[in-house]
Formats: sequence, C-alpha cells, structure tokens
Amino acid sequence: MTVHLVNPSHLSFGVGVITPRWLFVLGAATPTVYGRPRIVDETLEPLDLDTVDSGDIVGIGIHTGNALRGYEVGVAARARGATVVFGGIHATLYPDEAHDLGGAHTVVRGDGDVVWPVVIDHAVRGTLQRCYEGGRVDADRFVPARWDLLPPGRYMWGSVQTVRGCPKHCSFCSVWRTDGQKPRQRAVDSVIAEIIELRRQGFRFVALADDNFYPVALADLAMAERQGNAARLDQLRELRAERFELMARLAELPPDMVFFTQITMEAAEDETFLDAMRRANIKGALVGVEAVTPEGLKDVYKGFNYAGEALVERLRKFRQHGVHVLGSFIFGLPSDRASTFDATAEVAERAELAFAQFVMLTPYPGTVDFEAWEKKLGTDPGRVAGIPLTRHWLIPQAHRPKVYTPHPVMTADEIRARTQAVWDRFYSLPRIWVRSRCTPTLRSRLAFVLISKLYRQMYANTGIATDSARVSRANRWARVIARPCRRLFMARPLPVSGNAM
Ligand code: B12
Ligand code: SF4
Repeated sequence: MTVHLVNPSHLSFGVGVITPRWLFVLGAATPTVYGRPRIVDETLEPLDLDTVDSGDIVGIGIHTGNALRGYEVGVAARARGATVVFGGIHATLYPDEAHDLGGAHTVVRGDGDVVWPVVIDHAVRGTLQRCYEGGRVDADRFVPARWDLLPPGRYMWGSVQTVRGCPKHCSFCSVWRTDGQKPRQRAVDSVIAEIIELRRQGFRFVALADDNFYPVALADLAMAERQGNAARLDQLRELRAERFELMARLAELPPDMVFFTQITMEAAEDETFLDAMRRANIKGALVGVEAVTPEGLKDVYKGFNYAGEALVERLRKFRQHGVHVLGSFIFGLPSDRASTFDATAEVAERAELAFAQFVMLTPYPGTVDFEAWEKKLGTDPGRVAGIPLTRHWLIPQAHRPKVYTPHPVMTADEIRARTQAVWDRFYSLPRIWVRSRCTPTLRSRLAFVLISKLYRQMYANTGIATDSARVSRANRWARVIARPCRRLFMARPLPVSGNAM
C-alpha cells in the first residue's frame, strides 16, 4: 500500500517557487511502517494516475482556488480503487462538498499533524469515519516537515512555519477564523533544525510560511497596559520575547541565507523589531496594504493600516531597515473609483516596493465578506455554467468570473482591465530594472528581474487574463523562465555531517 499526497493544480510549471509545506508535514506525519509517501505537486507536473493502485491511500489538500482540480483527482483516484482523503482549508470549510464531488471516503478538518496517522490506521483497518476533526494543534505538537521527501532540483524556496493564527480580523481573510486569533508559536529549536536541513540541501532562500510573523504589535502592548491587564501583558511580552529569540537564532545562520515572511504594516512603527529582522536576514515581507485610501481600508476592516502620505512613509520604513516589501493590494472595493488604480500604482512606486501584487476582491469562504455577500445574493445568486456564483470555485477555470461583487460605479470588465494595466505598468522591464538596484550584485539584479517576470506570468497573466491563449502563453513563458531562475536561488548543498552551522 502506498500513501500518496497530492497538491492539485490545473496549471503545471515544471519548477515551483515555494515548497507547498503541507505535503512535507503530512509526509512526516505518515507512519514509517507504510513506507515512503509519494509526494505529487501538480504545480510541477500533473498526477500520473497509473501510479495509483487499488488499496492505496490518496491524501489531497485543497484551498478554494484548487478545489475543483482536487475533486477531479479524488474521483479519478477512487475509480482506481484508492481510499481518498481530503484536507486543507477548503475541505475544512466544506467537508460535504469533498464527499459529494471529490470522491472522498473521508475528510479531515483543521490541522492534519496529529490526526493523519489515525486516519491512515482506520483506512487500513476499514474503520474510516466520514469526517475527522484535526482541530487547532498546540504549537509543541506541530510536526516538522520531512525535507528528505523533496523532489530534487524543483523548488526555489523552502518553507518553514514559525507561527499559526493571527490576532487581527480582516474581513476578506479566513485565517483568523480557521487558524484562530491566538498565535501558536513553534519552539525555536524546531524551526532552526528545519532551516538547517534545507540549507544542507542547497536552499538559501526560505519563506517563513506564517499567517502573520508579527503577532504582537506595540499597540497591543500599550492597550493591555492601559487596561491594567497584567496577565495579558505578560502573555504578550512572552510571545514577543520568543520572536526576538527566534530572530537572534536566525542571525547566527550562514550570512548567505535569506528569509521572506508575511507581516502587518504595524511593524513599521516598531524599529527594534525591524532591526532584529535585518540582523536575522529577513530581507523580504509581504505586507497587506490592501487599499491606499481611508475609505478602502474601512471597506476591509483594516483600520490599523495607514493611507496617503503616512502609508508611503510606513512602507519606506521597512526598506530603511533592510526589509524589502511585497505590497499586496486589493481592487474592486466599493469605494474604488477609476482614479484608484493609478493612485495605487503611484503609491507602490513612491513607497519603493520591491514587488507588488494587485488582486481582485474575491469573496473567499470562511470570511466576513463572503457571508455578507452570500446573504445579499440570497436564493437567486446568478449562475455561470449552471453553478451558482456563491460556489464560484466549482465553475470551470476558463469560465470563472474575475470579479464577483457588483460595483457601484464600475463594470466587472473595467475592474479587470484596469487591474491588468496596473500589473503591466508595475512589471514593465524598465521599471523592474530600476527596482533591481535594491540588490547588491549583477547576479542578484538578474535574479530580481527574472523572479519579477516569473511572478507576473504565474500570478497576473494566468489569474487575471480572460483569454485562454494568453493564459497558455504565460504558462509556457513561466516554464521557460523558471529553470534559470531556480539556479540563481540555490547554493551548493552543505555536507550532512560536521558542524557547518
Ligand atoms: C504561505 C502561504 C502562501 C505562500 C506559499 C504557498 C505555497 N507554495 O506553499 C504564497 C505567498 C505563494 C501564497 C499564495 C496564495 N495564497 Co496563500 N497562504 C499561505 C499561508 C500563510 C500558509 C500556508 C502554509 O504553508 N501553511 C503551513 C501548512 C503546514 O499548513 P496548511 O497548509 O494549513 O496544512 C495543514 C492543514 O490544513 C491540514 N491539511 C492540509 N492539506 C491536507 C491534506 C490532507 C489529506 C489532510 C489530512 C490534511 C491537510 O494539515 C496541514 C498540517 O496541519 C496560508 C494561511 C493558512 N493559514 O493556511 C495562506 C492561504 C492558504 N493562502 C490563501 C490565498 C487566498 C492565497 C492566494 C490566492 C493569494 C493571492 N490572492 O494571490 C495565493 C494562491 C497561490 C496558489 N495558486 O496556490 C488563503 C486561502 C483561502 C482559501 N479559502 O482558499 C490562505 C488560507 C490565507 C488567507 N488569507 O485566507 N500563499
Ligand atoms: S489578512 Fe493578515 S492581518 Fe488580516 S487577519 Fe488575515 S492574516 Fe491576519
């Protein structure tokens, strides 16, 4: 019996940017008596169904965007006689859907770290339940990933999680509801051990795959102090101290290592934290800017962000502390106007962002926005290809709308076209070349140009374009750029024995 773990994708690029962490965590949680799990990441290559035999177990992890492809894989694997198990955020939110459409024998909700071996055991004994509650596992029970399962030469960045959960409550995000608002921080030794293993395999670049690397802001401490809440203050200080301990340990790793994470903009006000990030070689951070106007921020319950000039200043602060920002912006908010698009592109440029993504407001299930939208559409939400809009992830990729929420003044196509134009502007070659000055050597400037082009091809052209010819062209281009790009990110593997670090 073979255990297969499949990360579904309708597009394959041959080379991946970031290792999908869940594959290697569940690989590690698979009891060794069942042999070496077979890892299949369809962002590299589609699953070869001939490798699935009757009696095998096929674990499929889905988020909303790849659920439909996941269901195709599930149905096909079941038809070959395999036991099919679904997990991941989308299966957590819609367990019945995986049964109805994905051929699931069972579904795991929540974290798989602890429950996965139980599910395999039940599958082997023939005592599977319809659903398992994996829950929110405590940080000391997070299973470290098995990096020996990595296919060689396929990824640019490793991924290591240091904290799960986020104390904020943004309206477009499901993390605080599924992973919880209490940050679950992993022990420092366990994080460092994984990073060392990745470095030994030649990975210099590691994404800290956290919901929010900065779970305790100065404002939170000040609030607890004002409230005279001594217990809360102690708890927050302890969490904060652990972050500094982790960063101090990262700083001891070889200086050629580079880390990237996701963080809230509040960190810009915390220069001690930013300095620790610089020492730790955390050279990049995705910051959810979302909107550049106060009205837009109100639309997404992100009042803790800044707008206008203050926003530009905050974003520059990261750069001044050696942290390059990937700014994430949302278009299609009710307060957006035609002028918002250029204004956003200008802010992105003036704030000296290294990278930016411009996404169109998508109501993701599990979010406050989704619930309000679903309720508003009521019993007659409209249909595409026979599928109600409120189940948009089930619409075949080629027909999937790009904009879901009717906008007060713009048509869906106008929002899409203007969003595409902002991507085109931000990622024009001359602009990328100017931005690449943020890196020190010609080799790294070249890597910067390639990764910028790749990022645009992978996310904008395949995600926003409506024309299928453009999507396949972008896919081909991404495949071509990805190989040389990967080589630029790698280092010579370090020996396993000896005290290299
Ligand atoms: C790191 C990250 C990224 C990275 C790296 C992705 C990668 N290659 O790994 C980047 C920045 C590239 C990224 C991009 C995007 N992401 Co993202 N990302 C994350 C983040 C913060 C962590 C994921 C992670 O690695 N976690 C660590 C692993 C170990 O945890 P896990 O995946 O949850 O898996 C556990 C359980 O879910 C379960 N499990 C998972 N699969 C399976 C399968 C089986 C069989 C079983 C039993 C259990 C199981 O067990 C695992 C261990 O406990 C999550 C937030 C989150 N909390 O999940 C968002 C998240 C997954 N991303 C999200 C989104 C929306 C996106 C984008 C669409 C954003 C955008 N607009 O561009 C893109 C889509 C990319 C794509 N095409 O896939 C959403 C998905 C929402 C949804 N309902 O689908 C999340 C939840 C964040 C959010 N704001 O809501 N992302
Ligand atoms: S968008 Fe970021 S800050 Fe907001 S709740 Fe989600 S993870 Fe937290």
